[in-house]
Amino acid sequence: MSGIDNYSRRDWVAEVGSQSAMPILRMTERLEAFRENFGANLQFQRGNITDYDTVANMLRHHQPDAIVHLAEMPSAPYSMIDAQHAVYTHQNNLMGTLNLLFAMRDITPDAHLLKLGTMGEYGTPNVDIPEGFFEIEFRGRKDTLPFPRQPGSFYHLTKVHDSANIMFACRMWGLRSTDIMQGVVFGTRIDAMGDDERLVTRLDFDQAFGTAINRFCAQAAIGLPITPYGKGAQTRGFLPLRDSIQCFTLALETPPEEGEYRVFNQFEETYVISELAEMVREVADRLGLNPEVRHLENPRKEMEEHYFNPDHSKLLELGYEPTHDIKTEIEAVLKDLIKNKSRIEARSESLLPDIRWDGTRRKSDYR
Ligand code: USQ
Repeated sequence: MSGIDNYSRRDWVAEVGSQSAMPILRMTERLEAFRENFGANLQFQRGNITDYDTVANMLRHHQPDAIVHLAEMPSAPYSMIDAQHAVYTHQNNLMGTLNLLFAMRDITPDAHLLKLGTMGEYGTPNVDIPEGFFEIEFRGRKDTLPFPRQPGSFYHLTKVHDSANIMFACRMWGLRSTDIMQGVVFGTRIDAMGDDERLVTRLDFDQAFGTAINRFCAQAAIGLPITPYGKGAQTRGFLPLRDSIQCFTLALETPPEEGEYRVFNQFEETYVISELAEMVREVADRLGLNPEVRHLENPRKEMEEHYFNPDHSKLLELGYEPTHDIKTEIEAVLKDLIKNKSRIEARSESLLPDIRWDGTRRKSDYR
């Protein structure tokens, strides 16, 4: 087992004026904790997969059966800052994936590529959303085709372009891949971590890298209002971090056939943003925090009230057991964040959004 990372996430988050709420140890200490807990050496190299030779050497050296690709810039707001950030997002995300596809073709053509995509590829169409493909009849003829993608940011667009590239590579070269359309992830813990604090993962709360529930918990933890954007009736698929890892494991245990490109929609349940804000408020109240919920002028251009009904049966058929108890999960996040309150307070400016989809930089007002 081996991993590669270039630590860019730390730089991106610092660039938007923030830091992880959870303190992260140096990689050497985390690898040591991994070895102690799991009895296995995880080999790690610092490297950038936008460099083809780095990717090729890695595959040649390790000859992997499976490759889990999480090495992309994941923030919609970051990609919308200006031309440089949009171009950087596309270069980083598309080049890394293309390098991997070519290196797989030439070095490990039988490996399974597990690629992190996003539910945001589909956007919010006014019809049900299938898992990747749908049957369509047009002018008397039928076919099974990719479901239309209507993403809401240049970041989400990179995932759409990746999907097209991966599907093409599977068709052309017989590669096998699972493209995971993952919903919004929240949470700080997975079961395998046990109580070993050295294994904790980062939790971002800033306007660009913090996702909705994590941000709401960070706001509640330091006594700031919880901020649904606009009407707050936006609906998205959400899943706790622990479910995300469970789903990756299931997908890896049942790889696709040669040449197969399969798509899994991965989320526990769909939730309305303002209902999640209320849930966080309720759990925070129980912990004696008493935060308010205050809607903010929406810095994004998105539908604030819409139909959203995506399928998500393929992972359930493989044995996915969802953590339905979202409030318990929120409580665990709040408790972790209360312990690290001073780290959030030190960067609280980064909570209020000013990256706007129209390109201007202005802090949103409360509504
Ligand atoms: N939102 C608020 N208040 C906030 C933060 C967000 O109302 O303080 C709203 C947004 O306007 C949006 C929704 O919550 O309607 C989700 O926003 P988000 O920032 O939690 O998630 P998003 O930008 O969609 O991106 C995140 C991850 C991304 C992943 C995606 C999955 O950053 O990497 O691909 O979730 S999905 O949303 O299903 O596309």
